[in-house]
Amino acid sequence: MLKPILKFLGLVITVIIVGCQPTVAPPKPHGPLPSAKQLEWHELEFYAFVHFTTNTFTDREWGFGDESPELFNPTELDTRQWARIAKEAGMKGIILTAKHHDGFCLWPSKYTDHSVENSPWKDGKGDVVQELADACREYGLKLGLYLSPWDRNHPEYGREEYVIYFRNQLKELLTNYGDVFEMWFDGANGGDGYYGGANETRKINTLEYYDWQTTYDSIYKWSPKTLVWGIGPSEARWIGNEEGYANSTNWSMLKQEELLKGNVHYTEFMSGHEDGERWVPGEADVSIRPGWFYHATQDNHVRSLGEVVDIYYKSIGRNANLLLNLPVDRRGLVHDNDEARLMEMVEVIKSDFEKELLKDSKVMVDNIRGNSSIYSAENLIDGDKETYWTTDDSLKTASITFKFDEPRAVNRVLLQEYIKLGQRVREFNVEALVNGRWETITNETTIGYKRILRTTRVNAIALRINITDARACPILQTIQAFNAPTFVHGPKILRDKNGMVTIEALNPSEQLYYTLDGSEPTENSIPYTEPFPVNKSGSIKAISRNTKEGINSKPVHIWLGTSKHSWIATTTGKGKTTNLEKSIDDDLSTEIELAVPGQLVIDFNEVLEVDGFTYMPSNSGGKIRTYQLFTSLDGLVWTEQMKGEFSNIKHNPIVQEQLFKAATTARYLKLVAKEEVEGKRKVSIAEIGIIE
Ligand code: FUL
Repeated sequence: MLKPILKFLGLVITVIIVGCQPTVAPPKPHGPLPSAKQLEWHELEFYAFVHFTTNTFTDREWGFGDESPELFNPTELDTRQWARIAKEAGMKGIILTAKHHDGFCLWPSKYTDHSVENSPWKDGKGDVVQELADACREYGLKLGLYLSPWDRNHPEYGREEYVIYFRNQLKELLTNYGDVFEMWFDGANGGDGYYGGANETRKINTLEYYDWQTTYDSIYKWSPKTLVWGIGPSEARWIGNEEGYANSTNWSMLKQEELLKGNVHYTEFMSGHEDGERWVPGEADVSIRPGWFYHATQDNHVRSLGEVVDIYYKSIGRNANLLLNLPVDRRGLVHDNDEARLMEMVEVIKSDFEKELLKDSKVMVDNIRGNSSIYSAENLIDGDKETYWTTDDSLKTASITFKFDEPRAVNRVLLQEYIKLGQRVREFNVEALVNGRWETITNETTIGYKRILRTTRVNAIALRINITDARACPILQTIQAFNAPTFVHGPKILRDKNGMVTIEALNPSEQLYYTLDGSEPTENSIPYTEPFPVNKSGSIKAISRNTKEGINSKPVHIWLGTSKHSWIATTTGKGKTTNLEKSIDDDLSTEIELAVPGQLVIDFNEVLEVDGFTYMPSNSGGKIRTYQLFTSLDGLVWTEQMKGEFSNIKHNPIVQEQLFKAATTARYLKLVAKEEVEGKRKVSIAEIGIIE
């Protein structure tokens, strides 16, 4: 009886004390702040990109601008399928390439004939943008649009008339299809193109040509709710790579004034600027397969589960939104392999965050602002995004301790700052109390809207977050912890020039198993112990197994083409080029350099049936922009199979897979590197291969 009475009295006293407390003013905002629109945008976190245009039908990444609208003819286009997949994956919207660099419009723009209106699809009566807007509405998703400023089709590109055309198109897109949550302006601008038949190079100054301020003013007039991403004085920034990751230090601020004067290099986008004068948060864009557009040759190159899970943690887990591209195929549908991988990823993420552990803990802090319950530590675990814990203004450090009743296994910590008042935390660490001793489990830098830490699993009776440096008193909205199931990454399968196959586990303590007959590997398949030879073409499937916990990775499947063991590479080009076999050693970590213009000749030492070729540049070396490719049966008479450009190779240096118009028999292949992407004198070749 005594207990309830005491409890009641305690409550009364607390109410009186709190009631009598002078209201403690919240901290003053510090530095640049997000607008209401940006705050809403942060909360979207995850949405889909859809790349779709005539490129889908020409198998290219960048169209030249001379593609006929006749090419655009999806057989089963269904935007509801795209929306269903995005919704099931927990995404909040879809951004569609309404017009890519080739200038073809997926809506019947009244300012050009170069659109769906002149395609066979739906007899020219279709409108992909409208169909997607409808599907998004039906599935409760937001619609975003990509309108490429660069237009390789338009005759006036580079002149004032085109800027008027561009703005007219923007108006069409922003006023005819309902709300557009994000307008995407790609940074690739100016270069060679069709330009109405001129077939020339038109360079422009991106910062001046479009008169961005006027363009942005118009956008906000037509559609104030739209957030503009990309070039110009945008409200969100590119993350600086097309691999979908932010740096672990990631400020939402940017020195945009300097950027607009051309003084900021895009690699700085990965971290933003602590001293940036404007809130311009990062959005990480990446495709689920190597290319942005659909290519059937990439059906088996969808990013591995380990990769996409990593992308999630390195974008959303590092204070950036994630824009994941699901290219639509020639049917007009997201391919099964991409859907399956996305759903596997979502399953992993869901199970990682299934049970939150801190909400039942006892939370203690070394300081509460003005000792006021408004800013109490419980706000960190109350699930309410409007409440926060903060300290007195004089403090830039603080400790928060969560105590459990009994030890808990923990390997994920999620933190959120209350960004309405600015991004503040510069440095923090996490400690765990294990067997009576505090262990530091991670040292970190920024938090921002959201930060998720993957740590080794600890069995802790308490966790302590120490904020060791901040720009102003720290203000945190949420802290959570989880015990994610052990994730076993699939192994790496490699074959060297001599046909020896090596299978590598990411974690050396894991066991490896494989099959060569196409069947699904299990722990009963062939155990891998040492490299083995595979000289013919064929399929290898392998798994890693964490034997301690009895967990297998998803199988990794690779298709190996003809082994290159008897291939020979030579060059007739200028410049000293040694170790040419490094271009055909099936090892992407080795490379050769070739003077530009220059050529590499490969002798297969046998006549092969060849469907196409592949070129992989190195990450850091020069990259071939324009090329010619010849084949020959005798090394004397050469037939030109292809010529063109490796589009977007600068920012997305992936393997370039080029299919010939028709399969051919050849013993020799000659790649002529005509130009380097930035005009350098040398190009790198990490690997040349053939498609059979
Ligand atoms: C790049 C473009 O050039 C690519 O084609 C793609 O659209 C990607 C998202 O942005 O800069």
